Parts: sequence; C-alpha cells; structure tokens
Amino acid sequence: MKLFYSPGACSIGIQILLREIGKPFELVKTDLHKGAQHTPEFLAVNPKAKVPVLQRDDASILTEFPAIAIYLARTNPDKNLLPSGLEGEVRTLELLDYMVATIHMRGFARLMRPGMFSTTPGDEDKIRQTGREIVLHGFANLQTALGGKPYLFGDFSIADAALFYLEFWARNRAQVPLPANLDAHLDRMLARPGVQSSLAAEGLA
Ligand SMILES: N[C@@H](CCC(=O)N[C@@H](CS)C(=O)NCC(=O)O)C(=O)O
Repeated sequence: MKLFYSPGACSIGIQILLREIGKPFELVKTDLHKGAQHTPEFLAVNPKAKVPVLQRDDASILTEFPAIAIYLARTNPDKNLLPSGLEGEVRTLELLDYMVATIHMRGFARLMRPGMFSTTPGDEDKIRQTGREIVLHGFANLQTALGGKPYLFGDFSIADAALFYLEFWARNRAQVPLPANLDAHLDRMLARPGVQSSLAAEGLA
C-alpha cells in the first residue's frame, strides 16, 4: 500500500494506523505548502486535491480519513482498531465524522487557513476567532467523550488516531489549550512507538 501524505497534515493519523497494523507500506510525500496537491500527477491520483490518499495493493485509490480508517480497521480485525458490533462501529464513526468534518474542517481550517474563507482584507482575525471558538467547543465535547478513559475506545482505536492530529495541531501549531484529559491523551499517544516513527518520518520528531 502507498500513503500520500503531507508533513504535519491530518494524513499523519492514517500513517499511525498503518504503523500500528505493522504491514509494509510506502510513503509518498505530497507537500501541501509547495502546492503538490495541484500538480497533474497528484490530481490523477486524487482529483479532490487532498491528503490522505491510500493506494491499496490492487492499485485502487481510497480517500477521506474516516473511510480509509474504517477500511484499515476492518481489513485488520486482529488489531482491534474498531469496536465490534453495530453500536461500537457507529459510535466510532460518529466521533470520527465530528472530529474531521467539524473540528478540523470548520474549526482548525479557519484558524490556520483563514484565507480560504474570505478574500476581503481584514477579515482574517474574525475568521480565526470563529475557528478558535469551534475548536474549543469541539474539544469540550471530546473531553466528555474521553472522560477518564485512556483512549476513546478500548486500548487504542481509529478514533484515537484522528484525535491525535487535532491535539497535535492544538499544542504545536495553533496554541489552543487542551482540556487536561486530552492533554494527557496526547502525551499517551506521543509515547506510542508508531506515533514516534510517524513523526520522525515526517521530519517532526
Ligand atoms: N475530508 C477530508 C479532509 C482532508 C483534508 O482536508 N486534508 C487537508 C490536509 S489536513 C488537505 O489535503 N488540504 C488540501 C489543501 O490544503 O490544499 C478527509 O477526511 O480526508
């Protein structure tokens, strides 16, 4: 399999899952800061111009974080990355969608890329503030979801990989304060060998 990623992007959550699974995979760097997502070569792979992209062993392409994460969990059931049963699966998907579609795409996107939301000069601060409020509200909800558990589900799950990249952005890129249990979750994630190797592979260790 091949993972198309950009250093420090949400694709690191998928890289972590691949390392937890432990099967060989190839990393293909697609540097968003250099506009690599808009090259004809990359658009031929993913016309949506986004990472993560997983190229599977049969060469087929899978995109969208929740879809890739569920595919990896379901094809590697021995790794227990997804709670079993309908209720466990939908609760995981519920959190994954909230983290990606709301906290990432509506919150962090405004906070870190305000220019995507308005072309009017002077709007940036207002957009960043809205993004910050969405992120803080999201973390308050995730704080409740995590509660006193070490991981969102079981001993580690696909939802924890998504939570990791949000927490990592909060601490290292956006300076958003994390509730205490999410702060501890981030430290717990940073201690996992697969997370350390993923950060190192992206030049972020
Ligand atoms: N809904 C997508 C979101 C993916 C996404 O927005 N990825 C960002 C990086 S974190 C991206 O590729 N952005 C393209 C750009 O900034 O031009 C998913 O779940 O995978």
